[in-house]
Amino acid sequence: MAEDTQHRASTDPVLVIIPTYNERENLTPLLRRLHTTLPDVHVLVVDDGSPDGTGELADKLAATDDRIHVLHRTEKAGLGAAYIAGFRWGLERDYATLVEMDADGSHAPEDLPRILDALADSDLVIGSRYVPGGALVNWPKRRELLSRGANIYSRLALGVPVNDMTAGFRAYRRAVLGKLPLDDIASAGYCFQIDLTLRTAQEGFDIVEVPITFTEREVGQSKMSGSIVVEAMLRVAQWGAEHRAGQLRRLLGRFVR
Ligand SMILES: Nc1nc2c(ncn2[C@@H]2O[C@H](COP(=O)(O)OP(=O)(O)OP(=O)(O)O)[C@@H](O)[C@H]2O)c(=O)[nH]1
Ligand SMILES: [Mg+2]
Repeated sequence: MAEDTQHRASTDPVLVIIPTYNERENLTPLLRRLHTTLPDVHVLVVDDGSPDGTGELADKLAATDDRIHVLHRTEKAGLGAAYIAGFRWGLERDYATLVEMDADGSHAPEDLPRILDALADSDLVIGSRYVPGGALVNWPKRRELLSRGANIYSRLALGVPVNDMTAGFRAYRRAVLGKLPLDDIASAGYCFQIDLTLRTAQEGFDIVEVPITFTEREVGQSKMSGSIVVEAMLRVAQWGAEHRAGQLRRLLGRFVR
């Protein structure tokens, strides 16, 4: 674990950041499940002006529950930008742990206590589909192959020993996010998750994966698109080339010296 950080205590304040775009039907049951599992955690819904009224619903829920907060953004600007705004909001307050979680029910709140427990000995805990004990429920084979392929490609290109780099259910200690240059992170789609994993590893922070069960959304529409896949492939190829060039420079440096 990095030296400037301390172990997480079970009483440390936790903020669960949930980006939403058209998740009206999913939000209420998800928050109910979350607070049944972990009554003390705070939630920040980051809504990008969902036309279906998710933002208004979140406001209604927040009005009667001090644990629920809402950040409204004017237009759909991608998962990455929503999380960056959410991280900033959390870092301006005294949350010790910042959690990422999808609104569509794919991430089970019941898995979160194990994720938070693992943060006692690490700096970033990734809820992983691709470690022993991890599972996929009802995910179309096509999506699974895309996800597994993206993870193998990323691991080989970047040399980061993480099996599920695109995972979006994770807990960061605030020291990690405080250190990363949030202004420089431009990744919009799920390559945002790869980007943050790579930067966290490069800063020398400890990353641990714990198995989760990932369940295909039952309600609402996926925002996955071809442009999100292309963005990830191009960016990972670029980071991979930089990573290999750095290795080569270090190797040549040894001979030149
Ligand atoms: N605020 C905000 N949230 C978004 C945006 N795009 C996706 N989300 C949310 O991010 C989470 C993940 O999006 P999903 O559509 O489930 O994408 P996915 O999980 O990669 O794809 P599926 O596996 O098909 O569900 C959900 O809570 C979405 O509502 C966005 O542009 N802005
Ligand atoms: Mg989803």
